[in-house]
Amino acid sequence: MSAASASETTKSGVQRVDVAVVGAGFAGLYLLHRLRNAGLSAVALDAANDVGGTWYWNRYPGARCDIQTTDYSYTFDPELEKAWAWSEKYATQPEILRYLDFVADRYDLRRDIRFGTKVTNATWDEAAEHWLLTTDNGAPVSCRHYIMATGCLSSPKPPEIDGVKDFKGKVYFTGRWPHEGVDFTGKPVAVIGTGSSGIQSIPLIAEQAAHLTVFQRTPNFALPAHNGPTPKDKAALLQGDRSGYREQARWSMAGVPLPQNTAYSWQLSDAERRARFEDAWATGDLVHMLTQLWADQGVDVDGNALLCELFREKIRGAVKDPETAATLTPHDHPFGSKRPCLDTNYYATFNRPNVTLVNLRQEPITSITATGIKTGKRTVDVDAIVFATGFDAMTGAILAVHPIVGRDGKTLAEAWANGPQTYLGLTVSGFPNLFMITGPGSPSVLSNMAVSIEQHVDWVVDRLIAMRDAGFSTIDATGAAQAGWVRHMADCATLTLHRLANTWYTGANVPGKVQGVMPYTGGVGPYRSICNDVVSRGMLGFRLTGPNGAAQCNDGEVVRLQPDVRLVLGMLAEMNLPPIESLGAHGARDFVNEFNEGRPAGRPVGDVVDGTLPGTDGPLPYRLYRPATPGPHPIVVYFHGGGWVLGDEQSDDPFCRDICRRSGMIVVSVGYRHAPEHRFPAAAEDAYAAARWIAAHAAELGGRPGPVLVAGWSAGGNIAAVTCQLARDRGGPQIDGQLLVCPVTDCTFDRPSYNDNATGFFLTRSLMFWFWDLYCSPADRVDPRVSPLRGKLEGLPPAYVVTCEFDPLRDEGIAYADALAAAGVPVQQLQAHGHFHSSFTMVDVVITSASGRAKMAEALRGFAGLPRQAERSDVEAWRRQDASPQQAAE
Ligand code: NA7
Repeated sequence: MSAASASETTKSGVQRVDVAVVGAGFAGLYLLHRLRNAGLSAVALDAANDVGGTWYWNRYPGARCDIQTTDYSYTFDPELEKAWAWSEKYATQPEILRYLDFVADRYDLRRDIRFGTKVTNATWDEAAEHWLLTTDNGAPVSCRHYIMATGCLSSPKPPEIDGVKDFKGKVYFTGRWPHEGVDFTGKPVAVIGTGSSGIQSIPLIAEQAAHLTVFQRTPNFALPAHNGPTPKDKAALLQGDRSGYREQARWSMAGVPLPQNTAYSWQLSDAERRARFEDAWATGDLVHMLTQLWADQGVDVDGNALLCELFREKIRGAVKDPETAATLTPHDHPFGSKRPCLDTNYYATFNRPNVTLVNLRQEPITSITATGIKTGKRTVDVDAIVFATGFDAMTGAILAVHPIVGRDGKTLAEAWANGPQTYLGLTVSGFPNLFMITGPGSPSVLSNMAVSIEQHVDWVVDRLIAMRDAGFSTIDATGAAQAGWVRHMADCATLTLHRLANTWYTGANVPGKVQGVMPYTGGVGPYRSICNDVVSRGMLGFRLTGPNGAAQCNDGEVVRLQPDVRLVLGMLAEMNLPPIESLGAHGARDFVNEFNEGRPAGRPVGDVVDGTLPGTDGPLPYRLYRPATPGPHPIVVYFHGGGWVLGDEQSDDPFCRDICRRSGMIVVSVGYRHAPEHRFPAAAEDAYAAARWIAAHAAELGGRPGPVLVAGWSAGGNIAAVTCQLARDRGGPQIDGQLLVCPVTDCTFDRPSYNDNATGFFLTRSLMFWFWDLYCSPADRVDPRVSPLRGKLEGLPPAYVVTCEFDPLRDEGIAYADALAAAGVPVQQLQAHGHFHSSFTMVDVVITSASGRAKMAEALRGFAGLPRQAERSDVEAWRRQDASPQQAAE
């Protein structure tokens, strides 16, 4: 430990420190501790009169944490962990405040905190390389670094209801509760708002009040906390291996060590799903309920809807009056997309004779009068109104407190005019030496805050130490790095269902606020690894400067892959697999089979039929997927991937099921012959023969007679393209459209994508060379039956060509699409950014590819002359399946 340099006061009365921190809650306290140990002088400024942050202000009845307290604790000092024991599974606000008090005392932190002090202005001084802060209480502060430890839910939202100031009774805000407490005994009381604060306080207020009227705008999902002592299994886990437990939390998705769920909803029976739900209900743990039921619950509207319905049953079971139960039952958002709550007796409270629920969706508040609250249908006279109406979350505390003026006089409010833009949720380009702890763009509120706060504080303080050691005095994110992060955030947002709900996560709870998913949705562990990557790649995306012109800038975007592609590639890299081509054809086939056995099973379709059809040289197996809808359906003849060497009619099973379900068509996946046993042109000729036979037997197969469509992935895309050329030249069958996904189209290997993506993205350049060598002699390679780009392209069926950014085959796919277009063939292209060769066939693994597969299905429907489906956006899908009878009538 090194001694901290002391803060000093200049002659002009300015307090000079290395680092100024705003906030003395969980984040601010740990920051002070770490900064001091790093030998940096620091001051924390807080408007409150003591430590605690959020827990200082939120003193309403029933206020508790809703992450289990053993997880919601500091972990940086094992001695601290030994010195403190929580009394309950979910500690009350007073106990949490006592804990923070204990921490402040233990590390003697108060001497560096200025309480009762708000920052009124913060301006970056470019020449001095300092931030200058003015305050409403005492000396201004000059600091090299300025850190916002302001919390995500600390700026209460104004009531937004006319007439509050006319009300003659008492007004309380849950986020600014009187320290002396409030006695509601014998009084008529109103609570407005049914988020966590409302749901925690309503049962206790109801016990005191003469009558409680709850004004609810949006019903929420609330799970019983089953509070009590720390559960034995959790305590045992922690005691068995405390540091291992903490480390697992740091690398988990939500900051709580729970396993990744691998069972998908459609693999479980109704009884199994119900059993898992009941188990989660009995566990009384939000993170468990949010992550442990089935793998698709948080990423797929169908998987989520199953959970919602089980939840609604519980509400109906708990609330006696059916109308009240219906009003309390959420129908407008997927479970987890809005912050669900933990409760104690919440639903049962509405069975009390002294509690009334008012549905603001049916009778909005028109005004607050001197005596109470008026809606379109009633007047409720009360002595007290409790506003549990929430916060201007994530950005509110940072923006509203004071103007922050960065380089060139630009304020943070201006920089964020279109919503918060950050690099890593930690920094903002143009605001040097400014850091945010758990800012927008970091996992923050979607995680166990204690874990995320420690990670941020450690990352920031470690950077300050490294800068000092290297002689740098400023750090600023580059515009390119920040833009890359904004894009990565958007990519991540498509992974989850948060975008489908109007919530404080998206800014929708504050009138006029720019909307977008503000927290990072890619998970705590992946986020931690990205922050580490930034450092190991030479402070990627940061410009560092120091005295005498010292400068360093390693510009770039830290994540260019889709988030789930990054995870898949990371897992594959960890497996340290030998190159597939080193396994020999048989070994490689075994590997592919084994690999496929471990993937999520494809989703149910109406019917799956296996059969054989005549190829050019003997029977070929096929697998037919029929939609559950009444036929006859158009037919898609599908060719699997595998470099003409690997795979079979079942190897792209999840993808075929997905095409079938989304397009509403029969998919016939053909098992064509493979190299090296059957070299060129066996695969192409089999494919053509299969297409001809299937077209001729469409009715027998239960399909719509007439033209067929063809589709294929990778080498399958190659033979699909070739089949179209052969069908044109050999008098049929008639093919009305071709879907080519990452197709091989040419034998030239010098296009940039072959070099840019030669290794590291699963399909490697050397694997492609091996495939080519096994399938085709060099002399044959220019034949259009294997290099369709070299064939005649006029008169081919319309095409939908999909290419992936990180695929060696990207450029030849684009070249084929461009050449088709030049030859007058109608072509649509999907150039998928951040994806790799297998993205679209790894159904339910690479979730971010789902929208691309929806577009492919739409293209197929267009080729077949089927009416275009109103694009099944997730939002529409959600609304359709989940419309409550009440909403449906609206
Ligand atoms: P929340 O979760 O934002 O809840 C606020 C509640 O107040 C919510 O039900 C709102 O309805 C309702 N609200 C907000 N404004 C109004 C107006 N103008 N009229 C009627 N109702 C309104 O805040 P909490 O303090 O409960 O919890 C914040 C977080 O703290 C929580 O998620 C945990 O992370 C801990 P809406 O849903 O917007 O329709």
